[in-house]
Amino acid sequence: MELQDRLKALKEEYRKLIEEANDLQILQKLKAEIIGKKGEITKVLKSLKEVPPEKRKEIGKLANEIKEFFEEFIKAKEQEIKEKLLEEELKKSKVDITLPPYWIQSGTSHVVRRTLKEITDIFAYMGFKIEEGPEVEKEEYNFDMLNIPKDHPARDMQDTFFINKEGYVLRTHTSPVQIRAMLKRKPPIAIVAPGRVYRKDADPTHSPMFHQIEGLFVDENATFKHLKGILKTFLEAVFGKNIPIRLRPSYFPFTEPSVEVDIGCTVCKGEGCRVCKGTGWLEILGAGMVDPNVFEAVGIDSEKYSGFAFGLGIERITMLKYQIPDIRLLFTNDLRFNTQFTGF
Ligand code: 2NL
Repeated sequence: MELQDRLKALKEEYRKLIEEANDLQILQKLKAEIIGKKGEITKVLKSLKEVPPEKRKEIGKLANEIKEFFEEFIKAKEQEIKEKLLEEELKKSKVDITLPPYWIQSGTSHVVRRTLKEITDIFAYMGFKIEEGPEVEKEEYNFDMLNIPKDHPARDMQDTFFINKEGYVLRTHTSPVQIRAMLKRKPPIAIVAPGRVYRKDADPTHSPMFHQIEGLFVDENATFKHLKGILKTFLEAVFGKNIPIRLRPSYFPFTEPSVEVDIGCTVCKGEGCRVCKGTGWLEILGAGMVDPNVFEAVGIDSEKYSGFAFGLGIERITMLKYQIPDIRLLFTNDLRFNTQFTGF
């Protein structure tokens, strides 16, 4: 066969083979066979010197054209195969958007913490600074300096959690935080102390751990009128502008005089119901003017300074706000209960 015809036949044969190739290894093999170092076309180009001179140019030209053709053709084919493989890979790993999603349960703050924050924010808005302290507290700060004597029933084993460290208790109120504040700095003082407190108590309205916020204001000429103004502003912010407020005389060891503050029952509007036990009033907080004995204990001159303080239970406010019948619902951590306040 003429060399030219052989070249043309080779071209046709390999064009077909390459056309049909559907994987990269086969393509590489065919490439080597046709234009590789020992490939058919290469062999022809290498043996051109044996071709008669008058035909050399023509054959050389044809062989080079075929070589260039295959270089291009193989490159295109390689691209085509790669694209097809990618396509198949993508098809296999395709995301099925019809699958139902899985729900990531995200956490939220507990309703007690929300109420605590709401109340703290109101006092912060009025200029009170937030003060915190330890839950394991010196008996001295929790009781003695608050004018609660050694024989006071609140100090009984029955009511207080003692720990195996002499002179320390789980704080029964956040008052020791304010004692620490008064020991630390000079008046004027305007602080609120929110946090966990502990008492040996467990029934539908008492939990051994609960939350309190207490407030303390100390300055020259602080009066009972100022206390009333602060409490009125606070109660109206929580329960609305038209909430009825009543003060009753009371007793706390650390305040003199002392009062208990009631609001008109939010459930029956004062008519009398189960929640207010027929009285039309709900007890919300305790307050009073700081007892001079407390000032003396922390080294504040009670002749120069006066002050008022107040305290309230967060769980009680939360239960009234949402009409929760049993305090234990707040600490069972049943999601069917917890999620009712946030929706998730
Ligand atoms: C209540 C009543 C009250 C205070 C807390 C207080 C703190 C200092 C000095 C004087 Cl350092 N008083 N705190 C005063 C009156 C009442 O709490 O029923 N809490 C749930």
